[in-house]
Amino acid sequence: MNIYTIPFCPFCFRVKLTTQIKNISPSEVSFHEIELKNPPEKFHKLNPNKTVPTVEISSEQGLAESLVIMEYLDETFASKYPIFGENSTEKALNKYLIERVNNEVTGYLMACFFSCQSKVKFTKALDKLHLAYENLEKLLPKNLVFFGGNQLNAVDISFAPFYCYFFIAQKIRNEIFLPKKDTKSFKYFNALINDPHIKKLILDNELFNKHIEECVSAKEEIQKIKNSSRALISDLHTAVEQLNHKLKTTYHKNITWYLESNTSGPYIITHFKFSNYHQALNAIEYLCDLQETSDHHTNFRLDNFSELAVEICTHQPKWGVTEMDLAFAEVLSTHISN
Ligand SMILES: N[C@@H](CCC(=O)N[C@@H](CS)C(=O)NCC(=O)O)C(=O)O
Repeated sequence: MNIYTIPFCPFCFRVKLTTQIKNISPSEVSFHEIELKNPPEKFHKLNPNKTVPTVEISSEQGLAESLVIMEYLDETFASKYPIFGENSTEKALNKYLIERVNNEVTGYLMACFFSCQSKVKFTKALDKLHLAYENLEKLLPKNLVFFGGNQLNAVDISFAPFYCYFFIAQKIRNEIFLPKKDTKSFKYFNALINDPHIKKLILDNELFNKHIEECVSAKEEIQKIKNSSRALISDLHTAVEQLNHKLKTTYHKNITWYLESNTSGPYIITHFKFSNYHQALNAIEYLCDLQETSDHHTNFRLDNFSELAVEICTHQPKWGVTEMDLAFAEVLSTHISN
């Protein structure tokens, strides 16, 4: 049996873990890592939705959806350790638990993971993280290591890859907290990261760790704003000209910043124009988020519901325009289109 996957995909890890835990050999099931942007020709036929994992059932027929594939493998290799359970009740209850863990636990963990690049969203996700642990505490069985007892079952397998994402992320972003040490959830998480299959397949993979680190570390452009100098720029005309030139030639953006001043001193200003109110609000949302994430704040004004004026300058210790202001203007301009 051939299964198409990509590296680091949590849904593919579910299927790979299934074959390991059921002890299915590579001669029985072989995995083929593909590039989603440039998949083999027959992949389109097998799965018109072009998602992985996908099983090649025949040259014309594919089977997608990780949970469906896990069940298919469990039944095809029924003589090996049954991950969904021994009878119809166990199987149904485990599928029910997979749904509940997915909705009541995994969602909250992944919200933290995916919002790492936005301070506003990350703060909201962290506020709800305790719900994941409270829910998991209620769902976990008493006095057992895993949902599957002493061995991983389908519930553990479907959750574990997402926990691995979260586990590496919380090692890097220390705002992400774990459950209290004396809880079942804490013990469960420890058991997952120490499981030899999970270690071998996911956590010991240096490339996986590097991938997660890249996902959750502050983006280069945000670092650039934060690390820019706060010293006032003396030749502002040239600096603003250079910024506008870069926006046009490097980023192909039709955005011009102007140098103006008021009684306190100089500032730079541009006007973003939108065709509707919805676009304008999205731009404001991005601007506010960029301010919080980069810890650098600007003035802005929404005129006529379709034009956003943004003024950037530094007030402390002296009024003026700094490298940090220009770096902020550059990032803002590359994300908001006129
Ligand atoms: N519900 C699917 C989700 C699979 C999925 O979203 N896989 C991602 C890779 S992590 C994918 O194929 N993305 C390609 C795309 O959406 O175009 C499952 O459980 O298998």
